[in-house]
Amino acid sequence: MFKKILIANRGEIALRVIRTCKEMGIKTVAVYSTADKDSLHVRFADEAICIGPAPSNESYLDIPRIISAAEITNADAVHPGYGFLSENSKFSRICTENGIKFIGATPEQIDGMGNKAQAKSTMEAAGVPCVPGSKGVVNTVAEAKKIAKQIGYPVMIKASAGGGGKGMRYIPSEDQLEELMDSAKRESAACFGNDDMYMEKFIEEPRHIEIQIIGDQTGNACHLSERDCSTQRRHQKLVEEVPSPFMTKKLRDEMGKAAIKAAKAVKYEGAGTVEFLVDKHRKFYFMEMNTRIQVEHCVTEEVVGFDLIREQIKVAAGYKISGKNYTPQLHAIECRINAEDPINGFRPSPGKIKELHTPGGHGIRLDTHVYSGYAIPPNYDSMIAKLISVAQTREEAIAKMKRALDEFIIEGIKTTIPFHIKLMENETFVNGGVTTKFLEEVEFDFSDMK
Ligand code: MV4
Repeated sequence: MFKKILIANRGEIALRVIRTCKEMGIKTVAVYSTADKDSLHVRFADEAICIGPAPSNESYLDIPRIISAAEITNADAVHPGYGFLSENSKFSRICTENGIKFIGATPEQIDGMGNKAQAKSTMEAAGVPCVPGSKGVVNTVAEAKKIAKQIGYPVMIKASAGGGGKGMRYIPSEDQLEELMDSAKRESAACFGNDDMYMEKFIEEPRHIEIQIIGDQTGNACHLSERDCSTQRRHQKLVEEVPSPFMTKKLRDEMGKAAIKAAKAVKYEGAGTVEFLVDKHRKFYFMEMNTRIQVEHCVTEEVVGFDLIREQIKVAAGYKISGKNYTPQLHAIECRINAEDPINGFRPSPGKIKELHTPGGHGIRLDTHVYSGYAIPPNYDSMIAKLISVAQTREEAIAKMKRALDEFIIEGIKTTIPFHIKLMENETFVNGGVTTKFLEEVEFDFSDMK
């Protein structure tokens, strides 16, 4: 087992990893930017090294500084968390070359999944269901028109280097294809330095359902059931839950099997997520594979009863997994509490937390790095807490979440708490009818809230 792990991250996930390391008797090293000198991850780690100023490029994304911090402190492994360098193949490679275990995917897996057209071809070859579309990259308008005609409009054109909606366009008919494809290519070139495109049939009002997987160094893999992440706004997840209200035993079994095929096809080692689009007929299609621990891993932990960070560390150290799959025993919901004003278009609201009262009680888990008096820096993402409710049924989990949201007091900044209170009372949400289109159309009335 590792003796010392450096956590190449900040915020709640840095704290989350430190907690598990402590329980496992592993020493921890925090790295931080000057903007984070008063953060809890700095205080709770055994050692802490300042790696630069507030901008991520000069701190949390600066590979030489992080490798130096690991060498100075003699860390034998690095946990990258999510975001930042967690899916950076160069970082994974440099860690390995320096004799530091990267707790995450290999450079080949990261690059193979980062290239979405290639990832889709790999999955298709492995027998994972994919959305009908181009075989790999489609680069000319003429070729795109030919494929679109074959599969039928509407279609989607997506950036191969993209993800999370960047460089993606909905194409309703042939007369708009050229213009939309050009703008998608320009956006993709500007964002990713690559304008390769692939095409898919458009799936109407899909649900976003993902499967958590874990693989070990012997090539064995298992799944830990699904997470429904359909409650998204502009490709930002706001709520995740398990079981999915749309799930059936048969669908879970089929999606779980497909996810394991996906993992085995790339000899996946560690914790990963296979994202699917699910249409109204419960047909599912591979969308992307994430080669990291995700923000929403906590809901899975709560329903299957184990610590995913611990499992990640164990497989990285060479331990084998049992190979059995998991079905949810409980219902868990996570609300992402962001420092944003939901009444004003989710505008960021950094600043000092003047007053804080956190919810607790039966079936409530709160993962956060904030405390009373903490100033949220404007430099990083706006998520400040994850509130998770766990209960026997979905109905009870919603009731618990409402109760906990009501208890949650954060003064000095605006947060997404009022949004979540409205959502927990929304008929479509309560009925389990949320698709990825829901938040684009619904308008909440906040006039009765203070
Ligand atoms: C789609 C789709 C419909 N049909 N692909 C959005 C982000 C990117 N990862 C894939 N996305 C979508 N791909 C086909 N063929 C609809 C979406 C989509 C979506 C997917 C998941 C979660 C939220 C979404 C919001 C809008 C569109």
